[in-house]
Amino acid sequence: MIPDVPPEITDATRTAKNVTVLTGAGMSAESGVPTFRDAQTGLWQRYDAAALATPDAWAADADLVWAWYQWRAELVRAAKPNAGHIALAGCDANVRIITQNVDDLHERAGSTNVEHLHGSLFAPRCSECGKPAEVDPVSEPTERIPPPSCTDCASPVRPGVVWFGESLPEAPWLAAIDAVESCDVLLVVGTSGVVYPAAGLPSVARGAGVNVIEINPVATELTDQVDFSWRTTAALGLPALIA
Ligand code: BV8
Repeated sequence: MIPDVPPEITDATRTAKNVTVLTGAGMSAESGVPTFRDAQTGLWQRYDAAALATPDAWAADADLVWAWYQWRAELVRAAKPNAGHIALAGCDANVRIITQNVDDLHERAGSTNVEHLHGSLFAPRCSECGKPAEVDPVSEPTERIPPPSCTDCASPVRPGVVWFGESLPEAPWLAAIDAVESCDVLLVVGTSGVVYPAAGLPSVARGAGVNVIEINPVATELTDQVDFSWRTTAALGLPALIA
């Protein structure tokens, strides 16, 4: 069922030539990838994602943290881009995507202008020398898997993501600031708006006079900071908006 696009949104986007889209975990929910704050499933039910996504968790139990990321990578490999990812890829020339997500679903849908603020499940690197590592998929992730060793310095390979307490990579962050300040409209899709500095981007856009539209089935921390909040989902709202 394709939702009617609210007139406030069609007015704001009709003449937009240059659109920036800030996406969060809700963007991938309709691909079957659990959102960051959803209850985790199976093996991981008793773990809090935000507690595992930290340097302290890695220092305390690298085998557990490494296994969690292999489990998530397997989930994403088995997932497919949804209609929302595909709609954004269909207008790739006019769209810059700033994602908090560590999955590769935007790229697999065909989007080419994608900045990852929080890294990627598919970019493991040496925890010491930073050398990118080739890691084979784990078909049956268990609760603990020893991380592989760097082929250069033999230190443990770590997930290529930004943990809580770690700084964001500079180039994606600077690109994100430029993208939200210099667009005609910013779409904020599928984020609860609780993780900074990413959650500060909508107010940076507003400060630059950019129209900010939220797409989320529920109200969030950002809802009172946007021009219009559309209660729909990524896979329903984006195709309707871009059609
Ligand atoms: C930083 C990668 C500077 C890992 C992630 C103390 C010390 C240090 C820092 C802090 C501190 N206290 C606070 C901070 C700042 C901290 C922070 O913001 N904490 C929060 C929790 C308060 N930030 C940081 O640490 C950042 N770095 O500040 O560096 C610094 C450095 C040192 C010292 C001081 C400062 C780094 C943050 C990056 C963390 N890494 N991911 C991994 O994935 O394992 S964040 C993680 O949360 C994911 O990337 C996720 O994308 C992101 C945000 O969550 P959401 O995407 O919003 O997902 P969520 O589940 O919350 O919401 C989903 C939404 O989708 C919901 O609204 C739902 O309604 C909606 N939805 C559901 N279905 C659909 C849908 N929408 C549309 N369609 C649907 N179908």
